[in-house]
Amino acid sequence: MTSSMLQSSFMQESTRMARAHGPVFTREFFHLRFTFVTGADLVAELADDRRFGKHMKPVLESFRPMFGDGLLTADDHEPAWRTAHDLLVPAFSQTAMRGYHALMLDVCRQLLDSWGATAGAVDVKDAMGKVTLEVIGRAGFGYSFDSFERSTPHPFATALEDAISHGQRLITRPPMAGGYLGRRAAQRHETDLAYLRAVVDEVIARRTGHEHGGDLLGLMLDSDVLDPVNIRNQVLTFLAAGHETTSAAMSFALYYLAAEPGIAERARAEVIALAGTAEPEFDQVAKFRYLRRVVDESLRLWPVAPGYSRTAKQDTVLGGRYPMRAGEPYFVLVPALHREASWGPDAERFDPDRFLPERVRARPPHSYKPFGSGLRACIGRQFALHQIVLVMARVLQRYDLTLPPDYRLRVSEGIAFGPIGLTLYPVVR
Ligand code: MNH
Repeated sequence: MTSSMLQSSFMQESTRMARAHGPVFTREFFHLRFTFVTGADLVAELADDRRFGKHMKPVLESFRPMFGDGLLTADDHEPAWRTAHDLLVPAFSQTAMRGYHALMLDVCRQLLDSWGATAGAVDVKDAMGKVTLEVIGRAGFGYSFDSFERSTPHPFATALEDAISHGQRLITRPPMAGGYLGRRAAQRHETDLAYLRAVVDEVIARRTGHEHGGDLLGLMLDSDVLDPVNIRNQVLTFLAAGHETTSAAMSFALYYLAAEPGIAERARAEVIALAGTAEPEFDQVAKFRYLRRVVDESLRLWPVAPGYSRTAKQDTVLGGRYPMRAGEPYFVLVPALHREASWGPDAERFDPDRFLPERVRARPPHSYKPFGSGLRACIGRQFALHQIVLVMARVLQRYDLTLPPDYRLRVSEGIAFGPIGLTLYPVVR
C-alpha cells in the first residue's frame, strides 16, 4: 500500500491540540492548510445552509479525480448534486431499508459461517470489510463480490484503498521529482483506476436489459435525469463511501465490546431479551437501544471520518469573533468536537450511557456530528447504523469476544480512522 496523506497521526495530534488551541486554529500538513473548528456553538452556526456550504478543500479535492461529480464530491452549486440527491433519497427511506434487512441478515449468516465454531484469530478489518462490501454491493446494485468465497479481500477493495491513498498523496506532497518511483506509482494508479472502472461497468452491465427495481442502480437506470458518466461516478462513490467507513465503524465497536466485557454482556442481554438467539426482525433492530448507544459512543471517540469542510457564502464573522472570508475552507475536526467541554472531564472514557436521551438533551445540539451536517450530511446514515447494530447483535448472540492480551488500541488515519492490527478471538458461547 502506498502511504497516504493521513497515514500520519495528524488528525489525532490536532485533536489533542484542540484543548489548548481551540475552538479555531490553523495547522499545516505539507502544503495543505487546515483551519480547524472544534466548538459546538461554532459548529452549530456552520450547519446553517443559508450562510454556509460544503467545501472540497483540503481533503475531498483529492477524491474528485476518482469520483467526479458523484454525490460526495459534487459542489453544492453543481446541478448534478441536487438531481442525484433527490433521485436517490428514496433508496434510503424506511421502506427501502426494510427491503434490505433480509440481505443484511444473509451477509451476517455468511460472516458467522466463515467464523464457524473455532474461528481462532480473526482479522477484524478484513472481516468487516467483507461484510460491508457485500451489503452495499447487494443492497445498492444487486451485485455480489463473493467476498466470503475468498480468503483475502476482493481486489476491488484493495484497488479502491490504494487509489484513494495515491490521490491523497498527490495533493499533500509536492509533485514527485518524476523519478522511477513516481512513475511506477503513477502507472499503478492508472491500472487501479482502469480496474475500478471495469468493475463499475460490469456492475452496470449485469443490470442493463433486466427489470431495474427500487435500489440505487434501479433508480438511476430507470430515470433519464443522470447521464451515463454521472451514473458511473455514483456507483463508484457509493461502493467506496458505503464500504470503508462502515467497516471501520464496526471494527471500533467490536474493539470496545471486546475490551469492555461488562458492556458487551449488557448489550447481549438486551438482544437476547428481545430476539433470543434467532435472527432479529427489522423492527427489533431499532429496539436494541443499549447496543445502539454502544455504536454511538464508539463513533463519538472514533467518528471514522475525521471531519468535513464548510465555507461561508459571504464574508462573515463566526461566533461573533472569527472573521471568515467567503470561499475559505473551515474543517470541523469531529474527534475534537466529540471531546470538547460539554462532554465533561472524562471525555476519553468509553461510556455508552452518555447517549441516554436525557443526557443527549443536556448537551448542545451540534456537539455530535459523525455524519456531517445539513443538506450535505451523509445520505447513508440510517443504512449504516441499521447494518452496524444488526451485525453487532448477531456477533454477540453467537460469540464471546476476546482481545489478544497485549493489544493496545492505536489508530490509523487512512481513508477513515481505523484500529491498527486489530485481531479478535470469537469463541462460540
Ligand atoms: Mn457517508 C457523506 C460519514 C456511511 C454515502 N458520510 C458523508 C459525510 C460524512 C459521512 C461525515 C459528509 C462529508 C462531507 O460533508 O464532506 N458515512 C459516514 C460514516 C458512515 C457513513 C461515519 C458509517 C459509519 N455513507 C455511508 C454509507 C453510504 C454513505 C453506508 C452509502 C450507502 N456519505 C455517503 C454519500 C455522501 C456521504 C453518498 C455524500 C452525500 C451528499 O453530499 O449528498
